[in-house]
Amino acid sequence: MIPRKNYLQMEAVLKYSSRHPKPAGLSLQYGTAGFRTKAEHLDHVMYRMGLLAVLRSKKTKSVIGVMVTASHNPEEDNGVKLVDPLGEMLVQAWEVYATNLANAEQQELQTVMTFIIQQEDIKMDQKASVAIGRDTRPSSESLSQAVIDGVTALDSKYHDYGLVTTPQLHYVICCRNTNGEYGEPTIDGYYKKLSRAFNELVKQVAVCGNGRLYLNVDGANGIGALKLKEMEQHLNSVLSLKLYNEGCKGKLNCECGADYVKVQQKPPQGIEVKPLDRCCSFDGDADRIVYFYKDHGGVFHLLDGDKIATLISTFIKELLVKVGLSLQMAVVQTAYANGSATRYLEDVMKVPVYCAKTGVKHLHHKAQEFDIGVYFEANGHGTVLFSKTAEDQIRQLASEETTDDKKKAAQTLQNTIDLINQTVGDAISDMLVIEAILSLKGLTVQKWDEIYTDLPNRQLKVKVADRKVIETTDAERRTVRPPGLQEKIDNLVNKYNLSRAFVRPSGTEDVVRVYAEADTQDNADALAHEVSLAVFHLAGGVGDVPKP
Ligand code: G16
Repeated sequence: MIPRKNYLQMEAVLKYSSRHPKPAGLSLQYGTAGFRTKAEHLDHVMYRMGLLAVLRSKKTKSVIGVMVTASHNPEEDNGVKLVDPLGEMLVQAWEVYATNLANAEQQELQTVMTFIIQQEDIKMDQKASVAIGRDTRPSSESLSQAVIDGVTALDSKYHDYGLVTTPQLHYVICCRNTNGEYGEPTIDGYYKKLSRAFNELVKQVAVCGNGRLYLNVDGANGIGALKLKEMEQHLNSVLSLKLYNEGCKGKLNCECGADYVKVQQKPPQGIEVKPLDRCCSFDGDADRIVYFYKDHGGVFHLLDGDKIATLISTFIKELLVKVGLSLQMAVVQTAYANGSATRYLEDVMKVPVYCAKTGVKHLHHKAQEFDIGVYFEANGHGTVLFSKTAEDQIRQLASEETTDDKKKAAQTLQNTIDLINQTVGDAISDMLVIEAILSLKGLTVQKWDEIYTDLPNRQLKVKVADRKVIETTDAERRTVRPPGLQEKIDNLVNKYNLSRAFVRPSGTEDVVRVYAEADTQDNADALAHEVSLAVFHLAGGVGDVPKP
């Protein structure tokens, strides 16, 4: 027998739902990082994700996060990311519920909700709590109101954190669900935790007289710029930040931001780059970062997620040797990782490297298998995970009476752990980690870049009628459908030296992504173009045939 209260709740769900009607026939898929499409198609999705977050909260007896953002996508798009209890992405088993709920016609909503409740054996009288955040897109405020309506329809509590970066919301969720063990569960607590660790780390450098650190930051005209200004007040003036694309005039992610810089392989608009100036770019919700600089000849150099993973893992490995801990460390990458990065890590650094499918959720899970799992996508999305054992051992050593050098190294490791946002990739946290490492090691951006040389590479997008016709395997490095595509790619790759190419349907944009690398830039460009043509012809390309 279904309690009367549940009937009343369902009535409220349907009543509120009619204020957030689903465009008939619209079908969306939970993608690489939640739902993403044009903002005007998302009101009903947001409402329903409010409902789903409540169910997930009741199921896990924890606070669940809903972040309204389309991250690197153009300003007109929007999207939603759901955050699980420890700050991870929504567990994959629930993605199908999210898709079913988003696509249910109004008259099916009750059936879909009831199915989830029964399937997951959710006790509807269990209390629920949802934490909501949003980015700076013009559409985000009303869309987050739709999330609130979903939570309210199920008579549940919410906390609206307003404008926050995605990683800040992940942090707060983790803090709240660990009763503050991970940190103080406020945005101010986030600034305090990170700045304390950063100030401790660079204190040693300042003492050596190396002075201030100067960094140009491209804020992608987004939330990262706003939040970096708040963070800056907590830093002991060691780091001097010059902020560009801070959102006063430019459009979000338009010719700026981490994705633009990585894919276009050029500096963002609106930033003045002097030779050897260290610069970095955030993306639209500040969960990705890439670095770049120009050399004396004006040549642009990109330091992407692969270079960041190498820098951080080298630093940690050296410290582990100093403290004498033998912890198992691994690096997790995706198919986009530059061949030179993988070779350097495996052959020179002797660090095991694993390849996961695109999407933080995949890398994060793989990284959890190790004492220390460093994961970064080449696009600059990544972090480092420390197992409980690793953290305990490091903290123990840092507090012990031991030789000065060993204790100092353990304290450096401990502060590094505190500076890293282990819940998800975080542009602000990663930036501070990188700045601390560069200063501690006395490395210029150019020296960091010279650790290994990237193979020339190119990324392209191809428009097809239905990107789902492409199916991949082997961590997206090979296609199994449509027939003949992989054979064609293999033949093209064989024409070039040191070459590699793959294609995969994007989970955030309506395109097929093409990646190619080869011995020269001309060859990488030619290979990428030829592979795009193969996709266009064999996978139902639409619009103009890709041009070289
Ligand atoms: C999201 C995911 C990333 C992924 C990127 C591109 O980033 O969080 O893991 O690499 O999308 O995914 P796809 O190639 O499937 O479009 P963001 O920063 O946009 O949230």
